[in-house]
Amino acid sequence: MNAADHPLIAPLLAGDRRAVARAISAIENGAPAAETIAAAIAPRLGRAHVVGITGAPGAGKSTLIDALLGELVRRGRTIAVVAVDPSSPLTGGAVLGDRVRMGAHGGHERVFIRSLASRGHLGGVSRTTRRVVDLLDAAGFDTVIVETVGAGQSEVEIVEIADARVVVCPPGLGDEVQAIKAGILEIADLLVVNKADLPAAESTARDLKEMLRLRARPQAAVPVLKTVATRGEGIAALADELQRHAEAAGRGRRLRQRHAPSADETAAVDRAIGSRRSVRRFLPRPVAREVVAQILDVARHAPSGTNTQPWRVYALAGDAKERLCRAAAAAYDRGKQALPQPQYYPQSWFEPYLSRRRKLGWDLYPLLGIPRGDKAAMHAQHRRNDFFFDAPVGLIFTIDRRLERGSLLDYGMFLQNVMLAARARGLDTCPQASWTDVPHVVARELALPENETVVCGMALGYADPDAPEAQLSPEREPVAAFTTWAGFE
Ligand SMILES: Nc1nc2c(ncn2[C@@H]2O[C@H](COP(=O)(O)OP(=O)(O)OP(=O)(O)O)[C@@H](O)[C@H]2O)c(=O)[nH]1
Ligand SMILES: Cc1cc2nc3c(=O)[nH]c(=O)nc-3n(C[C@H](O)[C@H](O)[C@H](O)COP(=O)(O)O)c2cc1C
Ligand SMILES: [Mg+2]
Repeated sequence: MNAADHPLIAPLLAGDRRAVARAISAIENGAPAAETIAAAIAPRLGRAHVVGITGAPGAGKSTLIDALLGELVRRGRTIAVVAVDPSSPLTGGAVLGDRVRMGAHGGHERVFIRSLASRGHLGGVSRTTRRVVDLLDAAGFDTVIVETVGAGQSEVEIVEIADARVVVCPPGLGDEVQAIKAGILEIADLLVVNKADLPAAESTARDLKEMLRLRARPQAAVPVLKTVATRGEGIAALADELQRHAEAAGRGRRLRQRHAPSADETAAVDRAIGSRRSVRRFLPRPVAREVVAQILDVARHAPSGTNTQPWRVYALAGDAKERLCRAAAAAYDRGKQALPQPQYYPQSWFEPYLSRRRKLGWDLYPLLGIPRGDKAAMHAQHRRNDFFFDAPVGLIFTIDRRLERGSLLDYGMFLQNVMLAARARGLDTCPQASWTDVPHVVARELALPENETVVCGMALGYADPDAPEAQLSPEREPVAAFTTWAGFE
């Protein structure tokens, strides 16, 4: 069944309370429907403003939320509240429900309150919370408030759950203020000193401001508000501040955080791209079929115009590879038998491409000890293409010859994916247009269907680090040489 066709989805998206409640239960129980729901609502997220309210036990979070509910209802909003108590061993819907003292507005038609009895399900508290929040977002609530106890959830999880993170601090904690996890301050968008009717509130607010001043992220001004939740004081200011934050940070901030790559991930992708080079000498170490399969499995995520996916791969090792190599080398030795074949290169060269192409040869051949003009040695080197440079795996890529130029563009993205996925596994490659010189040999040896033609080949294996040509590092033009900029600050 298509995810969107699940009977809960339509009423859920329409904000039907019973559908919402049932969907939450499915998530809490880890029911299979939870996956279906998550998939169906994924495109509908990012409309609600999700406010995470965290802080020490007893700080007054629930009382504050109750007061805030009153204020937001007066402002015409629809609000859902999710209360999470991961630590309580008593946690059971009803018991926790009683604990949440938000009775005053719980019955209002524009308010929906739910306590999460989330213990031990796959993925843990934060995953359940995240999914329930997404659901309430998709169900059309303007504001979703999440109450979490500061301890027990990592800052990262709160960041992925809420768009605005409010940390509630009770006054008079003295040393305990210092004990607020530094990480909590790092992620806070708003600090609230609740119980401002108590004498120590003023000094606590001062301490917090000082801590904020000293921390690592001074550029983002974090307001420190004082509230008396029990009397509703400072609540309008809190609602204003949240509104300001929603406008400044934009909705769906939590979704962007979720997808934001870590520095490690960025470095890993950049490293795979930056370390790829054409390797022309490999170690005899074999590559398991499983690894090749993984590489192709990643590579198939390449985009293609109207999702045509024009690629077809022949993965060769052992005898199968040897047979093709010997046949290709024999054909090379007999001289080219050029058949009508899409041209990879132009018939005659011109600048600036001619110089770049020449330079590659001039740089490569000396490394291999081939003197300039030694045609025989150059041919011998070129012939190594036919043996995939002795790589343990040879890949031949073909395409339906009726496809047009655009499909070759798609194909290039697929090929690059193969090369990067190989890098990510410590493997190296050399893309090879040389195989288009012997399309008839490839067609015969691989029994290609009539409509298939060779795009290129690729050597795949573990690079020989001691190869003299490993020192080759073909230069690239700087960005400025090929980019025209316009409209930037
Ligand atoms: N004096 C004073 N007491 C308050 C204020 N806000 C809340 N309280 C009291 O503080 C106690 C704890 O309030 P809760 O709202 O349950 O605190 P909480 O942070 O939700 O607590 P947990 O969910 O157990 O972590 C209650 O007795 C409240 O009445 C306030 O502004 N001033
Ligand atoms: C589609 C394609 C075909 C290529 N064909 C060959 C080839 O047949 N033989 C070869 O030694 N190198 C071949 N190369 C490698 C290029 O020479 C190489 O990418 C270029 O010099 C830049 O060097 P680098 O890949 O090490 O960064 C090919 C590259 C591409 C993208
Ligand atoms: Mg509470």
